[in-house]
Amino acid sequence: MRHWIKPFAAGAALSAALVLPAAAQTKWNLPAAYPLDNPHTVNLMAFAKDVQTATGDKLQITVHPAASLFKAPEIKRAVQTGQAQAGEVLISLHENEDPIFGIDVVPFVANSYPSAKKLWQASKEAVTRKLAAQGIMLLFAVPWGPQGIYAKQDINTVADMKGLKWRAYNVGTARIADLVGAQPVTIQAAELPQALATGVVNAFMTSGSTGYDSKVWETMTHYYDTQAWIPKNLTFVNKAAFDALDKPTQDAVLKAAAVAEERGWKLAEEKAVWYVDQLRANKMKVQPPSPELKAGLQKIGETLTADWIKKAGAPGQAIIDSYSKM
Ligand code: PCA
Repeated sequence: MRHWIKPFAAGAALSAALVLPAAAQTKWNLPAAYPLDNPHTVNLMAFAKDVQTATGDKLQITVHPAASLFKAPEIKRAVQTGQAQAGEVLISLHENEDPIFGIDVVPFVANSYPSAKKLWQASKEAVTRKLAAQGIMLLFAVPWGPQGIYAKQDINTVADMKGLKWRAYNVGTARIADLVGAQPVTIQAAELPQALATGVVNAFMTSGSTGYDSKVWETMTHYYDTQAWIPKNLTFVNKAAFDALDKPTQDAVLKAAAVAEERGWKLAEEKAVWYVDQLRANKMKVQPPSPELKAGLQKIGETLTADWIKKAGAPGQAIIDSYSKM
């Protein structure tokens, strides 16, 4: 009897002790789609830690990297429906819902960090409003590295891209394939290493960091540093989950989000050069695009800009206009 009572009593005391703090604690899941050491994930982890510290453990955010909880294209819907309280998403994945989500992937509209920041300033309100209408509250936006071309062969002109098996990650990158006569295959970053290993694709555009994350040098030989656009990831929260927090906790989340946005832009810019250096260090031929390739891509950029403005209508044109004046 004694043997039985003792552990039971100890167990009861233990669970009573655990119940109190647990009742006052909120736990959020934050699905994300990129690897643990990718700058976006590093920044999300720091954000989660900042929130936990600022709230004295009252709000605990668990970041789920590498598409481990939801696949990249599913994260936004998961947050919208409350299956996850928060999430991080490459916003251009959702350009089909609204052209505003694709403004940062129109080639050559903003291809440096200062211009990408201005484009974000010009488009933030419209993006925020669209998300709010979907029950999602925007927390912060962080850019990727500028996008370049990976290949296993020389690409001297856009004509050299004809017939390539082209990995796309959103509508815009698939459309580029159409325009150059390549065959688009949509593959998210989490599945890119396997697609490369099995030869499903032999060319694509992305950042130095996604190339690095995919150990791209194991299959690709060339990188053309075209700096064609700078896409962004947005981190957001289900509005009802945010509204359920008390005011001091809400303030802590917003403050940590502002810090994360600033840290994220800084980290992205600092690491962009480092990543391209890693491609070089792994024996890839890293080079600027030839004038002919550049001119060809610029022409594609013009077509895609015109397409985008047509889709986005007057509100889209107004954003482009205010961005041009910045
Ligand atoms: N990496 C992600 C999106 C943009 C980027 O640089 C990808 O390739 O899927």
